[in-house]
Amino acid sequence: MRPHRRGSYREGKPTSTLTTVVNVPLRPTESRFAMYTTPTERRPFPKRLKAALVIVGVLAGTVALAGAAMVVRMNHVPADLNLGTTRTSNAGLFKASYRPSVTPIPVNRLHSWTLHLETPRGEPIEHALISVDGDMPQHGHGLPTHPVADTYLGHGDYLVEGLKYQMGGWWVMDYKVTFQNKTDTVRFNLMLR
Ligand SMILES: [Cu+2]
Repeated sequence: MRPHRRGSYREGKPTSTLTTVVNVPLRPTESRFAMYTTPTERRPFPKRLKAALVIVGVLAGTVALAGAAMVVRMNHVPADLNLGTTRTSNAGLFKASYRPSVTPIPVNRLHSWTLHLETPRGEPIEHALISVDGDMPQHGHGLPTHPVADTYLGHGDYLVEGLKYQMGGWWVMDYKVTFQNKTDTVRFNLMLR
């Protein structure tokens, strides 16, 4: 868009550069539109319309940039992704590890995990309350199922049932664990093929 120069516009007198653009001889492909060009359309753009066009342009640019940023973010897998099956919880209250019932972790197949929880000193965490959530950060969707982890197997082991990943790629599994009146979360990253 051409920047508007102050003082270059005078009411009724076509002095702006836009007039020059309109008066450029039409190329053959444009000639069929020539009949719609009436003298009134050759006047320079009113100031308000110009300002409105500038605002629309800036808004469109902002939207385009935001969209591009979203595409970059959604296609971005962190290079230092920790794919470990043993992780310390976010606040350091416990250590968690898991063992899938099927290896490698399958796509489009219902299976279960055994989740093991222990204190930082290695004592099993018994009868914790656990909620499960799975997500694909790049795609903005979760699991097709609602897995549960409400079966305690003993020795700090819990059965996670109803896990199903509907596609390969980067998944995150979040476990929210409440025990001894404390709550902490742990995240596992999976890269499924
Ligand atoms: Cu996905």
